[in-house]
Amino acid sequence: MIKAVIFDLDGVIVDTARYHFLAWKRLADELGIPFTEADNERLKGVSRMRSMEILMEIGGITLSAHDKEQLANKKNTWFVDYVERMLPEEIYPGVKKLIESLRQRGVRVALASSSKNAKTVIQLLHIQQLFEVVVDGTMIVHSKPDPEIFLLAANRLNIPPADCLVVEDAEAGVEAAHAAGMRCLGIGKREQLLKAEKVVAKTGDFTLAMLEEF
Ligand code: B16
Ligand code: MG
Repeated sequence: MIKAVIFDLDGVIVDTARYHFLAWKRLADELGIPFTEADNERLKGVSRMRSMEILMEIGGITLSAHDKEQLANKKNTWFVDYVERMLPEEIYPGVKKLIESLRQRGVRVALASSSKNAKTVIQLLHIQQLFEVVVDGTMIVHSKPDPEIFLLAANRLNIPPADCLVVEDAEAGVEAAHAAGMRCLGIGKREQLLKAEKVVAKTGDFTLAMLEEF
């Protein structure tokens, strides 16, 4: 029985995954690194510094710790710029209704994002009150695919991991859910989320009836 649903943020609640891509692409262009949307799949769900390292791997370059930090900060400034122009209407269709109906049914709901900007994003969207628990990149040491963020969410909800369902758009997030002993609903394309128990194209396609399938 699923007693709690833990939602990822970027790419699940709102398309901030697009803004992460645009900001990394801008940095890649500046560094002369070819960087495609397919490459970007590797960056989804992982921390900012890990993303920077993956970008360096793709470009075959090495940088000092100082330069790495500066460039990752630059990417973040661009990301925050895009995000600050976001409107509350950008929340994915059906998401608010879905969360409200889960809660009406007595299912507990949390948000677990690797992003250090998660609080800003949910404030801009005016959706803080939708979640009983919010955990983000500022509260953890190890980012997805490590299970830390999901275990923290379950702990704050006081629900055993085995009774939690994670909703994720990133491969690293699916791995983190499984490492936490949780089941996972993937959002997006099956070929990018091979390990998820079930995949739907959009978060709004997730129905309460599907809870029985987990
Ligand atoms: P920041 P999520 C993740 O958020 C993003 O998917 C990932 O692309 C990003 O690198 C990470 O947050 C860190 O974000 O640079 O804002 O701290 O998908 O776990 O909600
Ligand atoms: Mg995500």
